[in-house]
Amino acid sequence: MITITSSQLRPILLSSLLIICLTYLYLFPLNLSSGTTRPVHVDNSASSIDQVVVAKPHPNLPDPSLPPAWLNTTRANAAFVILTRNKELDDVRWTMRQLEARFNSKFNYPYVFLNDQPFTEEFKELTRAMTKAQVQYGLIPEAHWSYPEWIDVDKATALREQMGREGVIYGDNLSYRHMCRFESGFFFRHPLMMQYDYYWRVEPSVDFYCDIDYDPFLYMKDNNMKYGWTISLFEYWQTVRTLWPTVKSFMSEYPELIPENNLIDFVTNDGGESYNMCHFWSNFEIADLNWLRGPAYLRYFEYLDRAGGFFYERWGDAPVHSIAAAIFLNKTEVHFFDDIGYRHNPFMHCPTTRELQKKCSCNSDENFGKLRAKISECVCLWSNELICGIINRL
Ligand SMILES: Nc1nc2c(ncn2[C@@H]2O[C@H](COP(=O)(O)OP(=O)(O)OP(=O)(O)O)[C@@H](O)[C@H]2O)c(=O)[nH]1
Ligand SMILES: *[C@@H]1O[C@H](CO)[C@@H](O)[C@H](O)[C@H]1NC(C)=O
Ligand SMILES: *[C@@H]1O[C@H](CO)[C@@H](O)[C@H](O)[C@H]1NC(C)=O
Ligand SMILES: *[C@@H]1O[C@H](CO)[C@@H](O)[C@H](O)[C@H]1NC(C)=O
Ligand SMILES: [Mg+2]
Repeated sequence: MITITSSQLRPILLSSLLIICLTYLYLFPLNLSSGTTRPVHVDNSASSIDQVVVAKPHPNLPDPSLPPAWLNTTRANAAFVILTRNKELDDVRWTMRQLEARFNSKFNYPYVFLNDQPFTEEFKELTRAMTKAQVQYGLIPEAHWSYPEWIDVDKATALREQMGREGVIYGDNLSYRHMCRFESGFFFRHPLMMQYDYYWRVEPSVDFYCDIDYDPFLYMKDNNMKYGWTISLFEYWQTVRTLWPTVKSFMSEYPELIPENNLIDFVTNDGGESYNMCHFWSNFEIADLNWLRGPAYLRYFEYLDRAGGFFYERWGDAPVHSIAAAIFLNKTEVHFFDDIGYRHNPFMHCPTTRELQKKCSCNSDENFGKLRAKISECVCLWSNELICGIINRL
């Protein structure tokens, strides 16, 4: 007969407890990263004792027992907007093919093409053939694609040539500057865009890798969001030397336009002293046109335009939109579309959670955010908090 003394009892009890725990974990694994559990939203407004935990499913992982979202005939008042040239026809068709396959053959949102030159019949016929949705073609008014009268053209030319000699990318390129100014201040008030409330900006030759089985426009609308993005990175500082000083004087002249709890820490690491070069990459955007057409943004654009940096420097629409989102909007109004696998050469955003990956054909090891985080580059991730700026600062 085996007798167990009281000193032997303790290790036996501990081992039994360990075995029970391991069995439990084996049967019910803690699924921390993603797997089958859905992201959980903790409502912090409730007291810590009766904290309400509401499971909030990811919009692109809808309950499979419900009918698919596109069968609901409610649509947002929205359109794709593509600024492009006739010679980019093949690249446009390449991108439309993916957009239609992944999303729009189900949802049928219209397209608006804009150009500073008239579109050719060939361009129209061959883009129209890519979709069942309505397609419109617009010419950009001269005033939206030329020097405003307060610009000193000789000074602009000299500074542009100098930037070219310094080797700045697109440094000596005038059409690029018209493009950046147009995307900063005019596309949203083109006559063809006036009828819409939301836009999705698309560029020729970008890729879309994932099935989008819900309506991102309605998602923005239903959640009162105003700006959505997929990739964020650093701007070349040579192109925006005086942008932040200009924004600072704008903010001090119009304090009433700047809300308290804004996202300014996305674009500054020193409480507003300087710009950290972070921006949302604006070749992809899903955003609210009425926000851009509203008084705050228009005042802001006008102020920047008067300062001349679109021509004397090379201010990009990406930092211009991003700084606007940061100073005018709060965290709940800016959305990271982590589920939209997207590539604009040379960077890609690819979803990294397993369930989202199943809808995609990209390699999530090449996800931009993941690669950048490793080398402490500028990256913005959206987890519980907006983690932004320079990763090693945090
Ligand atoms: N109509 C028209 N569209 C332009 C012009 N320049 C650029 N675009 C469009 O504006 C968008 C941005 O131009 P891109 O040349 O792609 O500039 P980028 O994305 O900063 O740089 P890349 O790395 O070259 O793609 C694209 O949709 C272009 O098709 C132009 O002179 N006329
Ligand atoms: C259809 O979508 C709209 C907008 O999101 C929503 O308000 C409505 O409840 C949906 N209808 C059905 C039947 O689910
Ligand atoms: C100027 O920029 C445009 C993009 O806006 C680009 O397509 C074109 O090749 C550039 N031109 C030069 C001379 O670099
Ligand atoms: C963000 O701004 C919106 C619109 O002004 C407001 O309704 C909302 O309460 C704000 N949210 C936070 C967390 O400040
Ligand atoms: Mg591009």
